[in-house]
Amino acid sequence: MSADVNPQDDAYPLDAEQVARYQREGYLVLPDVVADPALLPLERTFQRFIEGRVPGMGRDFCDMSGPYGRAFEDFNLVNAVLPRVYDTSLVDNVFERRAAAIARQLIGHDIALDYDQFLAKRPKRTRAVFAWHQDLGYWPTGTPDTRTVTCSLALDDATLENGCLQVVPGSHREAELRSHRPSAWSSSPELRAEAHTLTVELRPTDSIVALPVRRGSITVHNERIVHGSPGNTTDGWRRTYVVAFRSRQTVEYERRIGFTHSHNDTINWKTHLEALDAEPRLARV
Ligand SMILES: O=C(O)CCC(=O)C(=O)O
Repeated sequence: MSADVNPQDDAYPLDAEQVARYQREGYLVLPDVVADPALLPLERTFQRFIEGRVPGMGRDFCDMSGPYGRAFEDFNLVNAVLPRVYDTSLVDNVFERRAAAIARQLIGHDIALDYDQFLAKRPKRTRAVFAWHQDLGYWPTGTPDTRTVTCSLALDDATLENGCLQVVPGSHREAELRSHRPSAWSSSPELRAEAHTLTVELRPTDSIVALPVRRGSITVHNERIVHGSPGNTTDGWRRTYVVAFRSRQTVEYERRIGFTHSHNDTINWKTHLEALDAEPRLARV
């Protein structure tokens, strides 16, 4: 599903200080990346997915805060992965183009869109927690070039109260990726057959920074930064549209080994999950 990025005039110039901060801290907050009314058609498409109105997604439509197989009403953190695969009208939309322009300034010009994702925290769901993780922990090990820019567009103002993204600044510069484990609800030998979510331990020295953003603004994060988000205690939704860019070679390499980011895939590549590292085995992602 890799898509070449269309280098059009959707510029969002970053200054040298922002680029340096991304390298140093592993994240950025950028205001007004997609303003209304351009957000409205994206939001309509988002709603079709998040309300469960797109058929045939299998496990690409799930709850990121719990096991597969939950009734839809019980989803806390509604997750639609690869929406542009299921609805190609999303391909090359204004957010993709502007996020690509940002990504080129951060990791270079030869990039492709790797995956997209819609996330929505239901109101008053304190369990709508996105467990602490590093994105690379979810992806195949052995990929030579891991450079990634992940841009998350707020469709609602994101606040501490509705569960905005939180990061551990600088954690992307640690020499080793932290150990990722399946979350508590997935303790059977089947591991990720039951749930997609992995998690890392926070360390006493970790300082956590919350990233509140206004509707239309984005957060940008590095593939190795430790991040997660708490539950939603408010009466409103927290909705986020994620797109991630990697080098074209990396996207092509990972597709060749069968990794597409779909939860419907069967894992037959080496993962970072310690228990699977010794011998890749068949299980759903
Ligand atoms: O926005 C969130 O709550 C978490 C999203 C996330 O972990 C990611 O996009 O990698």
